[in-house]
Amino acid sequence: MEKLGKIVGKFVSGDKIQVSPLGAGHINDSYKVSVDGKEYVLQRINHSIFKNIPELQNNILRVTSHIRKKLLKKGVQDVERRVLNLIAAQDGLLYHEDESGNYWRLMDFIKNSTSFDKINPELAGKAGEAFGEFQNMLADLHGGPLYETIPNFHNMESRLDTFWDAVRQNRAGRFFEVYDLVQEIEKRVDEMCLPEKLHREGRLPKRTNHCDTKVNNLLFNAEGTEVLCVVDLDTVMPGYVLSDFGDFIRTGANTGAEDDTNLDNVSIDLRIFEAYTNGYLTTAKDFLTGTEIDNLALGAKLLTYMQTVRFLTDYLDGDIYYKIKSTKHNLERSLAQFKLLQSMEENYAEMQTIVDIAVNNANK
Ligand code: GN1
Ligand code: MG
Repeated sequence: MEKLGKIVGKFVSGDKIQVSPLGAGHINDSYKVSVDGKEYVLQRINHSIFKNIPELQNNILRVTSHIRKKLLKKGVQDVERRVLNLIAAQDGLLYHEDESGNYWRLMDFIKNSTSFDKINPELAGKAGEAFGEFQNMLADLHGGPLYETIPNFHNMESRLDTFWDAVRQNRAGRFFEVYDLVQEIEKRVDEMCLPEKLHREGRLPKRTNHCDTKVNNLLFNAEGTEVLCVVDLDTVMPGYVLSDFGDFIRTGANTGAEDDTNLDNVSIDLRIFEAYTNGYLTTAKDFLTGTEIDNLALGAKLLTYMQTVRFLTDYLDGDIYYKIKSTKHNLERSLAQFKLLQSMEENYAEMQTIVDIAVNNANK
């Protein structure tokens, strides 16, 4: 791999370049960079997962330019902290390919910000407003649908096809260890594939979605009181709003950690669920259809189920997709997600009532 300083030099020049690791994503590698005092984020884009880097970067450019224009038009203060800003390489491309075939990009660093793996109900309400507003701002994106950076990314049918293949192949010899969990996954197949069916019947639309609305993909101000900016835009592409809603609940409304080994810690926090739902509907209610609203709570279960399946697939395959910290990490993640799913199942009637009440409140 080329020296990091040299890679930074492909984008910006300066005398004093400092680079240090940043963040804890499961996919890309991120670094904080300072060039003569100006700060940036450098990322190595995971090229085995994102196959078409020019299209990926073009998506991000389209999305960020569109949002920036809207913010400027609205007269929003501090626009450079409200939307990511890609820096083109000196050759004009939005990425740099190094001698070893790694792909890199540079963005401005958003100053005085913080992110959370766990938040309180008040912030969850603001997070809901922010993701609703994000979808809302992108509703009139021109130039046609975005490129699908990972085909069938949140398509449960396709995720299950891959999963059953991993079960059959049993590449890492781990199938017997996870047999019970495989059966639990099988029991829920029909329910979890419902959105794909609704889409085929023309009843559930695709919109421009973020597709990775993890709570830590929102930047808050330094005091941790206001949302500044939505980040991690690699997967912004067409999808169902229930996915974006559900992925936030999966990560933001879990009383435990995504990979908690103490399953007693893991459950759905209904106060966060309620606050997020209220916030989201405030900014999203005008463009959502009845079917979309009716399936929001299902989205929370679905994305938790999907993540149970995806982590288990990777465990069966011998850990080839997600970065792991220990041999059983993917299994631990999968079990923790399944526990969260069970907690949502126990509280499902209540979750649906919360959505109904939030719709009424938003319409007042
Ligand atoms: C990955 O990049 P990161 O860590 O925010 C993954 C998401 C998963 C998530 C699970 C491209 O997101 O889809 O939900 O891990 N991104 C990709 O925590 O697969
Ligand atoms: Mg991320």
